[in-house]
Amino acid sequence: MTHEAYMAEALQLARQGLYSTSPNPRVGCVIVQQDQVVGRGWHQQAGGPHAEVHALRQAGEQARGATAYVTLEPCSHYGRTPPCADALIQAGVARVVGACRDANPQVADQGYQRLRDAGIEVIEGVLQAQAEELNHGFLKRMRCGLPWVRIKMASSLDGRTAMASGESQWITGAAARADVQHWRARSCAVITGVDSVLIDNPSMTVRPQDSHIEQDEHLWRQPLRVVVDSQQRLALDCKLLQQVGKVLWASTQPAINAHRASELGELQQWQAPANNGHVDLHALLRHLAEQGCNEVLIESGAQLAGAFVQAGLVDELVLYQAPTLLGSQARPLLSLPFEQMQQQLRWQWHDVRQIGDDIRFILRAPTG
Ligand code: AOF
Ligand code: ZN
Repeated sequence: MTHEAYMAEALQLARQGLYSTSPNPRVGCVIVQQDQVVGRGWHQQAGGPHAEVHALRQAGEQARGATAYVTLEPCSHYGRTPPCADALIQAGVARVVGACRDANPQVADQGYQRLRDAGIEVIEGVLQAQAEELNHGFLKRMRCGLPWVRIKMASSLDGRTAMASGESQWITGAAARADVQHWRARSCAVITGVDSVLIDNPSMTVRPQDSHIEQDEHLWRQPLRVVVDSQQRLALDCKLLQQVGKVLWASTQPAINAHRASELGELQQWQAPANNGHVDLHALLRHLAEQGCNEVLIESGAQLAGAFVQAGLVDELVLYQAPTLLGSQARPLLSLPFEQMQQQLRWQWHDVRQIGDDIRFILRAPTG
């Protein structure tokens, strides 16, 4: 088997951590001795052993002289766990094949260097693009102090998301709505605007039973739900606050007093810097990155989603389009007050497929 084939297996293992490793990256490791896989591991949860440690435990003595395939540069620092580079050295591994570098400044390059210094052969960059894709949130947070930002939208064929009254159930079908649950589940935070909460009264939680997400129960974690509410109009009896899981209430106003706050359970309040009277969205994203958010999902109305896009803060659009016409009175996808052709924002196709009766488009932000 080739390096690519073993690395593909390590990536497949890493993907098992899609919904559970944050704030850590998703990482997989395969240990190969004389063309036999003798150890497999993946990182499950922050605080738990890294992928390499699981794989080395399984390989035992057979790790001596073996090749380790790792989807991320092995760590070289003492975090919640000791350095994987040291564990690989101690196990007597002869060669390490890596997919992508760790952008964590505590690790960057030092993991590979440590291995080379110990006389281990290191081959880098095998299936690098796939490995970076799996951790684009973690890598962006490490490089820029911002999470990967994805907007999910559902529209009609004519680009409408709701009737003028706000009525929107349902435009897309059950399969597309179940697919949305996957994006929520892999996100560290789901952001919405207060208007969506007041109109739709959503719970914004992940419902694994609705979405066929396979995940060990002990690894389940709900994303942080974030409400952008500059003027504190949130109704405290909304469904969002009745569900288990944390809610962050971002407003430009001072936190409400402790007496009322005590009614609010897991609600955290955050007073955001203001930008023209609104929550500064860049500051909000920085704040979320500081809390360890790698990927965030925006599920909001046209105003807030448009503001994120206009501020150049969005990396990816996930758009479900249903084969139905809602007419010109209905609400548009994004509120973008453009007047000239030169203002247009042209995105790049990333993936297009049919989900049930709807089409799902994934687009990436224009680069440069
Ligand atoms: C690896 N293998 O499986 C993971 C790595 O706090 P800790 O000890 O869990 O360390 C977290 C950091 O370690 C994380 O920010 C990233 O740089 C690296 N994650 N490294 O070699 C793994 N999960
Ligand atoms: Zn490690």
